Amino acid sequence: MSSSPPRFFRDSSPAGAPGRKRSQFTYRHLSQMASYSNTCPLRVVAHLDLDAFYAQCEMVRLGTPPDKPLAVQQWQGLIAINYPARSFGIGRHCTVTEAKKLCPDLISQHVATWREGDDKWAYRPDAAEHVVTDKVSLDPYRLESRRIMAVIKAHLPPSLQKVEKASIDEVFMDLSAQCHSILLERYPELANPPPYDDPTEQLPMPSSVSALDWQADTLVDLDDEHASELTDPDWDDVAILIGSEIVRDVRAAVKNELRYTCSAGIARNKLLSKLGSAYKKPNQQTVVRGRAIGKFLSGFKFTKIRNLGGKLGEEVTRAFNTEEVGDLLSVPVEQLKLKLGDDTGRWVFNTIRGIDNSEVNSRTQIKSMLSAKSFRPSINTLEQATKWLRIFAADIFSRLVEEGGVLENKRRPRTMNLHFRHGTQTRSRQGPIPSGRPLDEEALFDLAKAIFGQIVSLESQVWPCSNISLSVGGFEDGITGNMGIDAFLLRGDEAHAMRAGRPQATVGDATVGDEERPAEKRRRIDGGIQRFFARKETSHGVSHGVSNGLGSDHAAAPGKEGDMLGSSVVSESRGEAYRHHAHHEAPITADVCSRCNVSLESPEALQNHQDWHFAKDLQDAEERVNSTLASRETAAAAAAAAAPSSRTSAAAPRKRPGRPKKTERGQSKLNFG
Ligand code: DCP
Ligand code: CA
Repeated sequence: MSSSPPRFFRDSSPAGAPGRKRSQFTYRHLSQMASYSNTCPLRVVAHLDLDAFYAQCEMVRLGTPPDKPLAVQQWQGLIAINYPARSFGIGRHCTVTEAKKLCPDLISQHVATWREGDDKWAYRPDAAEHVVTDKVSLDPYRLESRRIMAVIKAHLPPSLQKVEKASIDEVFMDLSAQCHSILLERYPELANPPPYDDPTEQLPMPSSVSALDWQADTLVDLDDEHASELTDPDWDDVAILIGSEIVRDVRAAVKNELRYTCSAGIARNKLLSKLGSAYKKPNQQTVVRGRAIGKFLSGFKFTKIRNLGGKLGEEVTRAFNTEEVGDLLSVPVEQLKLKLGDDTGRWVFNTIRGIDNSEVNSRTQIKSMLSAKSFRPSINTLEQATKWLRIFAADIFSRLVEEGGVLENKRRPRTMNLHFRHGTQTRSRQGPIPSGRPLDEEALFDLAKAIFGQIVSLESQVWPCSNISLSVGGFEDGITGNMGIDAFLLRGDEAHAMRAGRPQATVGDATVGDEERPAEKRRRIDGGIQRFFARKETSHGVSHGVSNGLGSDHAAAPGKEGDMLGSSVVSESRGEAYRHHAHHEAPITADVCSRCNVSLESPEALQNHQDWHFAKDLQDAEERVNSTLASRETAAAAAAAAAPSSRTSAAAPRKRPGRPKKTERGQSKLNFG
């Protein structure tokens, strides 16, 4: 990236000249950029989202020209549609047959699959007819995702980058420190000490600046009250402009080196940058300046805002009888707290104002991995089940290897969880992964067989079985400060069992130890943000999306899995055809999603779709928890800074954001890592 100053269109008087107003930002704000302060008003955060990601992966792999319509097929459904195909009206709601009617030239590429008995995934021309014996593999997309991530990182200065992989095709970047360094380079006057050595002194206005060159970026309109200031940019505008230059370069690198296009949003936080990246697609970037936030947000339904969709969005809509940000802005915070609880109320209040102090977390890693298959028709023998366990073990092991760490014995999962569905009941059992033996595919397979054997021996009725899922979790060097929400939810019995290394079983939603405990010992998740998890009355009582401390018994959509090294709590998942019992125990009467009314072409597609909702809810809740914790810490830090005695404690170690100070009532915390 060039470090020459941006081109300006009109000179104005130099900083500090008589009559010249000062910046609204201070020297302290400027220095906060260098330390990635989450509350710095000059913060620059970008969100990158690959366009039609799986479709682009296939186009790159097959060398498809960019203007050719292409969709990615999974069985008879479509999971990704490129933009040329979208112009024919093709969407995820279409079946392959419908899509071909709309566009006879559509290239419809089936996803790669694992086949029963094989030990490697492959692209197979006959995959669509093999729903019974094949299992979707998303490995090709994960691989591409990793290559893209590597290019992004390679184009940012190693010591000044903070990159979070948020899903298979999304990345957040906190560009503050890099922007700070470029600012000082371009405007050496900023490196001068503040007048009177007082960091609360306002900065001079940017010199020689009247208008900034945004090139082809989409600029969100300024709020009405600021519209007249268009010719008088302040340092936040300059900082965000530098951010947008960095992002343009990164996008160009991804395009030139790997042939992928992506869209981006550049703003002062994750919330706004994510809205920005979706604002204009494909292959565009949108800048949301500080003074444009109000107007920008007022154009949205709040249910479209990151983490405000799903259950919480529904609850807020019900409580205040509106979906519009504009309507909700007039609701006092006390009202929101009253209806939604203190933390959530405050969080909603901030969110609709574009306030989001959540961290871009480059350290987060996958918390669990899941491989699963639903059987249509059900399977009936131990031999069949064992074949699938081998595939699951191979699948999980290959991802562990790709993820790195496992071969060097550095980073390994501590627990394995196996779910098994018979009729309307889901049985699950988990156990520790012995640490004395190197972790390889065989070890995973052996353990899976052993756990499966326990389930079989304990149950009078096992067959027919309609779903098995295997997951591993509790990664040993996981980030204890940023564990998934699931880790916070581990309740007494489970926590005890985990600490004692005992396998435990889950029947329906009831957690039991070695000896089955009475079914009335149901899991209960108290209040707070957790109550927005999928929850349904089932034949067993109340079941929850989070049913154990591993976060491993839920599924992600075939697409939006939390595969990336991101903050997502969503398990890395072969979500294909897997449903969590929170969804599947209620009878399905039609293949219509009760959440969004989309009709799906088959029960399998409905399962996948519901998995996606579930994973999304889980991810949203995680984000809310993290940002609530971050804002609590910010508030606490502000209070501490205001308290005279705290001035002496400036050297106290900074608490890691995302880390809970205490567990929720009735919960215990797992001591991971
Ligand atoms: N995905 C899926 N099922 C869903 C949603 C997504 O399998 N219900 C997969 C396929 C997508 C990928 O995840 O390619 C990324 O999801 P996005 O929502 O980002 O959608 P796209 O990248 O396909 O399109 P866009 O250009 O709108 O981002
Ligand atoms: Ca995308």
